[in-house]
Amino acid sequence: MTYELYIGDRTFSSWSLRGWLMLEKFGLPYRTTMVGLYSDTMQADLAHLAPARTVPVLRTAAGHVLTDSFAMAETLVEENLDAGLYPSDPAARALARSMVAEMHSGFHALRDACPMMMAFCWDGFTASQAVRADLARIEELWDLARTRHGGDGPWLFGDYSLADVFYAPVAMRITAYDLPVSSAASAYVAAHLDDPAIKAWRAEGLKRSYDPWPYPQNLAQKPWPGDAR
Ligand SMILES: N[C@@H](CCC(=O)N[C@@H](CS)C(=O)NCC(=O)O)C(=O)O
Repeated sequence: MTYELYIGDRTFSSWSLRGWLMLEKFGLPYRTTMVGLYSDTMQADLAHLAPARTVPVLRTAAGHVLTDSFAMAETLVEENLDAGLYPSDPAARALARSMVAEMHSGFHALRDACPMMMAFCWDGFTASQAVRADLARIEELWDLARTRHGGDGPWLFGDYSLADVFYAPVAMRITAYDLPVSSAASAYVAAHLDDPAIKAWRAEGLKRSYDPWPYPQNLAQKPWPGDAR
């Protein structure tokens, strides 16, 4: 049984990254198809997956189409009960699910001001009060998960879970905009940066060029952590 995953981009599309991680990180079988998010062909490319309008899109082996990352996650959990997408402990699972849902529906100031970007880092970005408030809430959630359920593992609930999938693009935003966070949050961001899946996704994304650059900032650039200067 193979899932068909449709994504739009690797460097900028945070929801595509989530869709991919929820398959890749749990060893689920999938094939990836790229649609034209930045080439004006996306709606035509998705036409056979109606009612899909955005990426990611998932088609299951049974041919069911999921048009939203949250719906994809729920379906993957239901179809892969032993894959460990959520923590097995009910209290941990309740918090993980809540954190996934809060990410999916919130943090608009951070998302609007700091579009995900995995090519290089911006130098001198100033976070607004609203962005700082989103970061404070995210740190509160990360601390709670790590303190209650993190154990010795690097991830929010010890082992990698859907909560990490949904916050991976936040870690990329903290990196790309050099956002002010605590040392505990920085350690969690570093775990994502060291993740072989994130490295592979980013390397694939770097093969593509953009003209115009989708989300320009009037700022200087500096290297992504680990890249040669
Ligand atoms: N709620 C959707 C959001 C998906 C989304 O907004 N994807 C962006 C790319 S990251 C997109 O397809 N944008 C194109 C558009 O809105 O026309 C989900 O969770 O999957």
